[in-house]
Amino acid sequence: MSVDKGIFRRQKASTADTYDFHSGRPDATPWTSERRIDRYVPTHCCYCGVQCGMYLKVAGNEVIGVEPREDFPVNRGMLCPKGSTAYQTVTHPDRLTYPMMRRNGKGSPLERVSWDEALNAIATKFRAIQAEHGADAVAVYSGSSMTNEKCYLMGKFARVALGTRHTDYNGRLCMSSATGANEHALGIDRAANPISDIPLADCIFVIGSNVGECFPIVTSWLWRARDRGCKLIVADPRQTPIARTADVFLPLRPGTDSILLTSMLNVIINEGLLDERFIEQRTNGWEETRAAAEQYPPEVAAKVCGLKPEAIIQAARMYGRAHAALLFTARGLEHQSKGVENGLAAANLALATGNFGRPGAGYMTLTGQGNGQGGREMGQKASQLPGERDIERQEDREYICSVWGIDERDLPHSGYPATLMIPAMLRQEIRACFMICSNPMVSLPDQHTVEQALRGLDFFVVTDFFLSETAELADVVLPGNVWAEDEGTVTNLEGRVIKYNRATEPPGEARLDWEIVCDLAHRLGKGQYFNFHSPREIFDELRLCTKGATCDYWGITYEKIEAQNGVFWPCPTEDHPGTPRLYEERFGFPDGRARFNPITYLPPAEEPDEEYPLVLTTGRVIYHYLSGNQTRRTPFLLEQAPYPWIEIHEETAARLGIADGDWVTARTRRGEMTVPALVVRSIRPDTVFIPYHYGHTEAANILTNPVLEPMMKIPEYKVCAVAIAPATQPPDWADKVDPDLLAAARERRRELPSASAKPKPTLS
Ligand SMILES: Nc1nc2c(c(=O)[nH]1)N[C@H]1C(S)=C(S)[C@@H](COP(=O)(O)OP(=O)(O)OC[C@H]3O[C@@H](n4cnc5c(=O)[nH]c(N)nc54)[C@H](O)[C@@H]3O)O[C@H]1N2
Ligand SMILES: Nc1nc2c(c(=O)[nH]1)N[C@H]1C(S)=C(S)[C@@H](COP(=O)(O)OP(=O)(O)OC[C@H]3O[C@@H](n4cnc5c(=O)[nH]c(N)nc54)[C@H](O)[C@@H]3O)O[C@H]1N2
Ligand code: SF4
Ligand SMILES: [Mo]
Repeated sequence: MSVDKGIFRRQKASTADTYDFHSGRPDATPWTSERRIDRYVPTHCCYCGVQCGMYLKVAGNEVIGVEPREDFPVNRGMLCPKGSTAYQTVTHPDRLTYPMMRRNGKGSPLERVSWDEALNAIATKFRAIQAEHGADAVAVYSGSSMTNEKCYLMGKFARVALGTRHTDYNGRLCMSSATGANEHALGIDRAANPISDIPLADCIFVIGSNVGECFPIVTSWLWRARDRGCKLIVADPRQTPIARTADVFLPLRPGTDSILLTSMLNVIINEGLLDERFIEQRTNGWEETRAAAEQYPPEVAAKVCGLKPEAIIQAARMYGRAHAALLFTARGLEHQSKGVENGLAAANLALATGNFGRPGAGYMTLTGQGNGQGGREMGQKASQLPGERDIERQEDREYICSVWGIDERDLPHSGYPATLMIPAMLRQEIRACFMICSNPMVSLPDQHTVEQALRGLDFFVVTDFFLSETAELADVVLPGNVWAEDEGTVTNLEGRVIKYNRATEPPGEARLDWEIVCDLAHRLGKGQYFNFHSPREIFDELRLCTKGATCDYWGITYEKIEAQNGVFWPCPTEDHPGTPRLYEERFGFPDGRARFNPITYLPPAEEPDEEYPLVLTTGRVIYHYLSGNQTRRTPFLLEQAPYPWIEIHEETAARLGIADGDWVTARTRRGEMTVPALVVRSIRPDTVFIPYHYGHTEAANILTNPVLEPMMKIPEYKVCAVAIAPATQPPDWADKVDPDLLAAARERRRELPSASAKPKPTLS
């Protein structure tokens, strides 16, 4: 086991006490202090799944700055704009510092209350609702920006403290298609390769990910591969920053991923580029998949995808001829009602060409949230127990109950996924909700319906550190902690388990999330199951829960994480080094063989028609994170992207009489919103894009289609039919925004390669 002492050397050798990233700012904000740094706390970024290593700079008890860590092998001294400003949320003046409650019921204001009053009220109310309407009338809705310890605790809290079957989390909106595909094709729900495999590939195919804006530090790994001559194929309806540099760019119509991938397989079959030996020795089900792929020659797929057949052939040859190819997918392909099938089609391609289990060869979904990987293993999901165990499997139930010390008959069965909680709330089947680490008033599709559901709850509790759009609707708001105030583990997009370290204390009366939850469990009369005194104790219990499971954390300890700079699961024993690359010998099924899955292309749920003639797709920009509740409070990030916009191709804009910067109203079957136009050449003329990081009347999810993928229940955020027209009046938020700031931000946005790029004419 190699011990990396970098962390400690770096801490001692630092001469950077007076250096500050933001000292160039003219205004002396509390974050640009020249104060002496007392401590450098090694930790990781709280935002995306890359989990870059950083030091928090602490003066006294206050986090006043950040430095990237050179010793963490994933980011090696780099941070993106979100990472380098994340520390500013810690001491932000908007932090919630005391509990609040609507003392006189719905309609009364949120008032400051004591912890005792708030927690006792919650316990009393939950118990009363459960007594009248049954245990399942209370739901838990949690999130994957939390540590493994907290994600684990939420599942246990739901099942043991509340005894409800309804517990789920925001990963449902994020990772669930990928999970479905991974479990069906490969048997393990984790990236096949460590990031360090990227420079070992000679072809990389990115489908449905804006890597440059969403995983900025991964881009540097792509450059390293490119420097060694690696080919790059990108499929995205928008010419994103990495697409601009691709050898083959496939600007496909949204919602057509599976036919594109299956057609590439068709070419690979017909040109003799299969890895027959791999197929024979390591997979099942090839013949059906081959037969299905015969249905989709490039000429057929090209029409559906809105591409040229030659482009599909070129991409297939490039991928098929590579010695080691990596295939990356993300939400572009997964946020669809056919998301699982799309993922299976991607896995088929990688399996047919033998791209697994070797350096630089693999298939991975780019996991989104900071703990998007760990969060989907810890038992906060509707049908899951810790260690990705199945809540309907007797053996799994008995094992977890033996660890928890409860009778198996008292363990609830599976409940509703997050997206089905909304209709259950409307039906008044779910009447109360304990929410932590989610902001569905920005993130769920069809916002008008979501608002109706949440407002209709008898009792709604939200734990957050900033008053989110969702917390605004709560009956009780509990002030929790930010990542820098607690310790605990997180599993990054590679499957590497790392650790956050505590740099400071929560402000005012705010408390640690896990303490709040354990305290509430005590008040619900279940304290004996929640006698935790530290995250370490929670971690030790969750390790035991995962012992022998696919995602085995049993051999991972806080010390080992520190010594090795992270440990990849599975790690079955304390002397096991962890498993960076999966599938070297076996896939995750009992027979060790992967599964092909035949694909029949089906279109998205809503196709353009006369009334709604364009396709709307939604997603991210580099400056904001998810619902924006953190990044919209960060001055630099807000300044760069203060409001949403609609990206429209210049031909489409000209046809509709829309000029750059004009207010445009977008209308779908769910609702309408007005945003300024960003006229570009980098999007398909039949498609428009709106970033989704904003709330209230700025929320793109007013428009999106709540239709779900049938197996995993993820919404189709990436495709719906839309009509756009010049607005008759600006939106209600227009005059809140400084026009100079708007203009400046638009200019900056236009300068980004993705906004100004002209798609390569031969391929569009
Ligand atoms: N800056 C930033 N980074 C983030 C996040 C953030 O909010 N902001 N969030 C993190 C999280 S939780 C996640 S899940 C990831 C998401 O990371 P990504 O999936 O990379 O991001 P998205 O913007 O959701 O979508 C990616 C791309 O899909 C394209 N797309 C749209 N429709 C289709 C389609 O039908 N097919 C294909 N092939 N592509 C399509 C869009 O044009 C977009 O460029 O990012 C993580 N990193
Ligand atoms: N239209 C459209 N909608 C989408 C998407 C899209 O591409 N298009 N993407 C979807 C995806 S991939 C995702 S992941 C979801 C995300 O959707 P959400 O989960 O709703 O978004 P977040 O902003 O992460 O919400 C987390 C909330 O919890 C708080 N929080 C963060 N960390 C902690 C913590 O440790 N403790 C506590 N107590 N609170 C915390 C934050 O302040 C924030 O208010 O959005 C989905 N929605
Ligand atoms: S790439 Fe992701 S983890 Fe790294 S600094 Fe940016 S947001 Fe944070
Ligand atoms: Mo996500």
